[in-house]
Amino acid sequence: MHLGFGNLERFLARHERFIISTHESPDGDGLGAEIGFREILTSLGRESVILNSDPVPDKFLFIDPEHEINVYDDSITLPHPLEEYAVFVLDTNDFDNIGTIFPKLRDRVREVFIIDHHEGGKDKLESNFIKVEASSACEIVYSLFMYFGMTPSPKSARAIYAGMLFDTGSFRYPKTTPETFRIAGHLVELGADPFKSYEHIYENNSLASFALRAMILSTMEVHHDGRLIALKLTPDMIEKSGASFSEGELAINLPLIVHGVVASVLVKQDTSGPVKVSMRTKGDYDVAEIAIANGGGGHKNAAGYKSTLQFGETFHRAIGDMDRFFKD
Ligand SMILES: [Mn+2]
Repeated sequence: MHLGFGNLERFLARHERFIISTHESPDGDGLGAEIGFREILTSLGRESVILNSDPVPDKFLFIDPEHEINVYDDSITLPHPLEEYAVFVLDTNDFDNIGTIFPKLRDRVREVFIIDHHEGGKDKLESNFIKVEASSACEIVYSLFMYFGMTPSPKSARAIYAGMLFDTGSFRYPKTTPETFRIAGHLVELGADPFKSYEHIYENNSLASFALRAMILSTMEVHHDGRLIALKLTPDMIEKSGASFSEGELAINLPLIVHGVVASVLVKQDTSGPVKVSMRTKGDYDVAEIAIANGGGGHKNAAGYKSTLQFGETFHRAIGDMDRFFKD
């Protein structure tokens, strides 16, 4: 049995009231895990409040039908007295990654417990619940339902399923295991709807974002005999289309649907702020290296960085940085 279960039991024995939070710019996994985990705490007779720094993106609103997720701004009062609350941090192993509420909570709450599946929390394994093999934080939350002998409600089944769907890229990323499918199957039995979940998350884009996508695709440059595609997202396109920058950023994944393409680059800039570079690859092409060398970070097949150069120069260099993969 994972040592996280015992760690969690001991943490629950030390505290009575809880704040549940997730990383800034929350995604389906962090949000789904919050809803599911809060149900566990409620079933255990514990008081808890979900408190995030950033709003729930529209496509994930269906995860929270009862509006349990609170978003911090200066108009809402923090749980009182804060000194009586302990914090659960879900889907990140870094407490200070929870965004603008972090400095409000840091020195006042009793203790923090992490439930997460990301790499890089080695020093926290002994006292939290960190399982890097898990497909998602939601998969860990599901295992907690089973541990406590509880059955997820339809609401929690939908939330946990949505998080797993999102974090596995629709059940295809490397951490998708037979266990992931067994859990997903159970969640569907309990009320999760595969078709509707997909529709909410992936078929819910604005018309403006579709126009923006067309603009981005029209910038396409093909390099290295069709193995690399490079795209641009400019502030001008955001203004013309009326879509948001984050909607445009999703275009980085599009080139990889083309047969033979193993790498994509998107050079992008919001209406304010720096020029940024995103890179995606398939197979044994490590773009994390490139990102780190440029002051950024990420994973082997998905990484990025902020540029200090102008847009055109950044685009030129970003393509040049990929040359190392195509020497033959
Ligand atoms: Mn996650």
